[in-house]
Amino acid sequence: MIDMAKTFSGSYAPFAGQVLIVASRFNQLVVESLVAGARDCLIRHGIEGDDIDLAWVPGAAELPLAAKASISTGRYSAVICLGAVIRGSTSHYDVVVSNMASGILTTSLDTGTPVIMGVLTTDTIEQALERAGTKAGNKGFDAALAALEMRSVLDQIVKG
Ligand code: INI
Repeated sequence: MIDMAKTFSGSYAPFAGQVLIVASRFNQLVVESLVAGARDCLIRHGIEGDDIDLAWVPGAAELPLAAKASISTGRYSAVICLGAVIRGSTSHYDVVVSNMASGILTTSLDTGTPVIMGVLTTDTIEQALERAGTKAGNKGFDAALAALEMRSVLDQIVKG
């Protein structure tokens, strides 16, 4: 073990307050599986179903605004953004991905609240399906784990 004055390390323990899943309807078939994976993860780790809200937005580009508006209510301890941007079906893939990713990052930094990017960015629908509960795990589940860990480590750091 490395010797430090203090070490903060997040757990997956349930946190106080509510969590919002913001999901994009574009490629909804895939995104619904991500939502189910995220909810499953939160419930398995002790978050009450009544504390998990869900908001649908049109596409991945709209995720940051919904995340920011939800945090400004003061109700949410963490926000999980879920979506699927698939290169095969869009010519402006790079623009959508870069706006979405920088918007989520900025929202997280501006608000001091964990805003987790659980958005698949793939070349094909097959690759997206593989990461949404088939061959290659479920990115929604992974995003919810990251939300639990970040809320926990931020709470520890703030407490000192
Ligand atoms: N939005 C997605 O979430 N996934 C996509 O694959 C996608 N494609 O293919 O274009 C997509 N576009 C819509 C975009 O997110 C916005 O909703 C739209 O540009 C309106 O602002």
